[in-house]
Amino acid sequence: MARPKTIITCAVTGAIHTPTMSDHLPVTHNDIAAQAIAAAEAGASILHLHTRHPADGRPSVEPDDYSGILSRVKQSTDAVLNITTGGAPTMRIEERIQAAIRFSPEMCSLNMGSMNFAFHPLADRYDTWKHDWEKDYIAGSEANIFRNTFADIKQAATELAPHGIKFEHECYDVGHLYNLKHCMDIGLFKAPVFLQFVFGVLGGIGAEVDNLIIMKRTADRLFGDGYRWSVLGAGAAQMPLATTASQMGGNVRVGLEDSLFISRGKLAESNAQQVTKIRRIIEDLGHEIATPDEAREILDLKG
Ligand code: KMH
Ligand code: ZN
Repeated sequence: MARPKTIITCAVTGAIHTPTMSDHLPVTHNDIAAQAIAAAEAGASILHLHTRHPADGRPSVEPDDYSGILSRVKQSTDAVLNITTGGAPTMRIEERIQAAIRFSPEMCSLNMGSMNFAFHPLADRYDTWKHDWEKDYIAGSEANIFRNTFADIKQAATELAPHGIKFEHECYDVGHLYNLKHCMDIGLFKAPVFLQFVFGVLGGIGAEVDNLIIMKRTADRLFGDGYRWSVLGAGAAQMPLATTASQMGGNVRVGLEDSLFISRGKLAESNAQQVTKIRRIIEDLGHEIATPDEAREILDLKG
């Protein structure tokens, strides 16, 4: 049987990294759109999009802060658009699903459990990390719970159901796979589901290959052949885990939402640079990447 092609998702800006951390993080609507388009041209077939307040680059989930970005990206690429419903850990589910309701994209993310959520240990892995984490981020992230209760998940699933959107189910730990299985059992989601295994967020499962094996085996047991999967490694784990996942038959997610770096101690100059790097690795190792239309078919999107 021919090996399925590898889908590259690019998560362009997110809500975690701040403009002080890298000059290359896109925070204006113009830059988010331009970097998304360049990432698609480099080989990303799915664009996972957050937006930000035009005034200062703070995370936003306002539909009006998406519209210019979405129309520009749609004009210039045929990439699959995937809008976050995670938003930022401080936001309520009602706000977080508004943009998906308004724009009815082919995909959106859906986070599969409540958790502590912090990125800061990743700083230890980079010798040249100079930012003031206490000021920028740690204090805030340690105080917050990323709330995704069963009631929140049910609300998102129910309100978005009429749109036929395929979810990128963000699973940060083994328990989140069981949460998803439960939600499927009560009829909230139908197979085939698309799982994003997330590694290396403090509060979730660590970024070790053993853990990837455990997530994959658990998903096999719970979902049989009724799922597709992808891997996201936060920070330093991004490229190593994406490489491993692609060799195991999985799909990959890169982008500045998940890591600001291109290699040890070196900031990525763009999202496209990360896409180009993982694409080169995947192709050098003998696999093919999926076009947007192939991704639509593999993931059974509404198109
Ligand atoms: N920030 C990532 C670790 C979402 O947007 O729904 C997970 C994420 C969440 O992309
Ligand atoms: Zn996201």
